[in-house]
Amino acid sequence: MNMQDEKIIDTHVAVMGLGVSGRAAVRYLVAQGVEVSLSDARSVQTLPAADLAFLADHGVEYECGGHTLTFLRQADQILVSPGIRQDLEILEQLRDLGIPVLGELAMAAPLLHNPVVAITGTNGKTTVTALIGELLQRAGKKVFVGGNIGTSLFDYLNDPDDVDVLVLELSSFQLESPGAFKADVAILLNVTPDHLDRHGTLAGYAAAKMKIFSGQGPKDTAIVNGNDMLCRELSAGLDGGQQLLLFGHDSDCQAQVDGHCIHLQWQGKQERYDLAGSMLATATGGLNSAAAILAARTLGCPPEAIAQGLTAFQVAAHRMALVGESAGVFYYDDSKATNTGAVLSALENFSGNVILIAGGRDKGDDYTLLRESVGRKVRCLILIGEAAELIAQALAGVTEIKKAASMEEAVMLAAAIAKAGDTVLLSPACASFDMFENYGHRGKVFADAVHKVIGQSEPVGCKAGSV
Ligand code: UMA
Repeated sequence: MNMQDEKIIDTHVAVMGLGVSGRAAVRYLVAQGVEVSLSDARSVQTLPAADLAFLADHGVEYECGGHTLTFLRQADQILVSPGIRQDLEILEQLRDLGIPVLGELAMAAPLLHNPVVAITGTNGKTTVTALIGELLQRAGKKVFVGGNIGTSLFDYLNDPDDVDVLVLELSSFQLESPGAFKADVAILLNVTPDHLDRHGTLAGYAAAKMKIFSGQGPKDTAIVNGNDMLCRELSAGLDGGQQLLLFGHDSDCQAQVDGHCIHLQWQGKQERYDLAGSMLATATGGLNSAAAILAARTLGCPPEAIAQGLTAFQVAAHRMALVGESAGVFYYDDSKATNTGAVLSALENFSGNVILIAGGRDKGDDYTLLRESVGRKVRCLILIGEAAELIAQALAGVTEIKKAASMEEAVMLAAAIAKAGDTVLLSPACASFDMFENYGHRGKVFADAVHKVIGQSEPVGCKAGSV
């Protein structure tokens, strides 16, 4: 497969951003013989030496420390990394010059020749993506699992031959400009406020999410959360003639969640999947499993393989992971919860007596959405990071609020307050970048602080929050 032969791209592409996505794109385009240049906002000193060596070895010209029109206008096409805003002034200037500006999905779309399962939603999409990958593999399929989960689509294009199905986690950033992308099976898990600093409004964010269904037709399938009223409402407007399957608690859902069981209506028959004893046996785990089962059955996976995959599935780190226990106090790392929807979902797992550590870099979320749930379940709220004051104002009066200057101080405070039967939960509702490298780093600092405070050198294990 060759992009130039297929006339998908022009002869000179400027890639903006040299992160996970940009790095894979540069390598792919270079391998295809395309002239590539690279522009990154970071200073040259902060770009990895291996990347700089690759650029030099392959004659890739680059500019660092910012994006300039002089440099970028030399290209015939611009490829923008997902984290870069599409409304940057420089991108407007390039469009005005008639130079096409594409995201990675739009550029890669015409080259995706395998069936595609695409997953989006505010929360749970990484888990559902990994779970569908596991179920398909159990059924003997060769699967590429990638996208926002951490492996660029261009990595697939670098080695596409040994793949039967693509399972792609797609963020609202990636979906903003889908181009000719079309998923055979597209899943919308939920929509609650997130990334409003980029999309402006919930409607703008939801509109980006709905592009997961772009280009779908009567042979394709849309899988939608029937519990989420906004998702239901939005999916009622789907006009591609695609099959619509719902998951949730209501009786009209093809995959109906009842406690730890999923009842599936499939081709006139009933199937039952029991999650008891697995890491998916939680409130959110049930919904995630129901969505994954619908996708796996749509792609022809037999029930036995699905049941095995559900039992064996390991939930990834920093999603309601139990990291410590001392004197009847349980410590959970839910650092991946970077928006209010994820925090509400985490609190659903507890009946009360939670000491919640939250805060970080604000993404424009409306923290008042947490008032009711925090009021009912959180005994004390400990705030860290740039958004501490914003959250304190939004949640004033619903519970006791304290502030801490570091994660270590927050954990010490929490441990001092906690009594047997309490839960200390890190579920921040914010991005991590004000104090940490990423959410994984934040979770690790939390776990390290917990182990220090409770005098336990090793984590108690990593398991889902089935409490
Ligand atoms: N950069 C610029 N100009 C800018 C801004 C950034 O040049 O104006 C440069 C940075 O200096 C850096 C590079 O762009 O060198 C980073 O690009 P990026 O932010 O697109 O990040 P990548 O490392 O390429 O990772 C991206 C996704 N990141 C984002 O969408 C922010 C990863 O999702 C994804 O795993 C990866 O592509 C592969 O597809 C991460 C994420 O945080 C996990 N996603 C958000 C989320 O889940 O909430 C959407």
